[in-house]
Amino acid sequence: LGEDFGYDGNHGPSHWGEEYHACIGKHQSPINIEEHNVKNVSLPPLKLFGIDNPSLSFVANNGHTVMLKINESKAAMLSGGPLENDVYVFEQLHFHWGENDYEGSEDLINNHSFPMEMHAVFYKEDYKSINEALNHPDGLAILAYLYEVSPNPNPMYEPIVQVLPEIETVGNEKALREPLLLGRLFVPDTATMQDYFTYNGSLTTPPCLEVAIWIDFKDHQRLSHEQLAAFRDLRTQEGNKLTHNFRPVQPLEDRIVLHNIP
Ligand code: SG4
Ligand code: ZN
Repeated sequence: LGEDFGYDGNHGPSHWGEEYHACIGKHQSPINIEEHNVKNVSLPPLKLFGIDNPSLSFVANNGHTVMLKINESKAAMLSGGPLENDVYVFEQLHFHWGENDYEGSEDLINNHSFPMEMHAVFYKEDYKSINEALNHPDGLAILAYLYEVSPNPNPMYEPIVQVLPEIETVGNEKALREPLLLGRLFVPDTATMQDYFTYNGSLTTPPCLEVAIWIDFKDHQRLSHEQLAAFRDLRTQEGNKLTHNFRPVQPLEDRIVLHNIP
């Protein structure tokens, strides 16, 4: 997968297409979602399974983000909504952020950016592995969560935030001290879970493959300034601070963004 890329200068997003041709494709992510330009629909319920079982998990710094994985396979599954009866298996989740509290999200809503965005990546069970899923246009389903700044720390994220200082260096990984309930990081209640935008797009990093069904929840989660700031101390491969890791928005082209009305 893409390794030799960054967010600045010669390796920055405007150069990704030179080495990774899919990055100049017509169905790229992220996008700016204009609420006056979406198609309202009523899809079957989106369902998450297995997220209330505590699982051993670890976080890793891969130089581009901090990624959380669950030790056991098939810890959580996703189905319904735009995925219809297809089942998608949880692979990992990771974060995108900015150098201050006014930017950092990848998708924008009405041109508004948020200080952080979390992506929970699922691959289609039929394809057996994430690597095989990357060869198919319906290979991945990615849940996107946007964050706002709050005065108080969000206790659900403390287990992750607390170990960030131990994975500042690329390649480091660290087990979370307690078993994790994925459901605590995901949408807290099942009602707001049905209020989302969905569209077809790509990985937001090289190789930018156009293989993802994006599901962006309208509801926002909250993190304190201190929790956000802890992510900016992680280091890149070159040893610089990973102060920002969001790709700018890409043209919508001929795509239609759906808004599911709960
Ligand atoms: C991050 O760099 C993740 O670490 C990558 O995961 C991920 O690639 C990449 O972002 C793109 O994902 O949801 N932002 S995104 O479109 O999930 C994949 C790994 O390198 C394939 C495992
Ligand atoms: Zn991502």
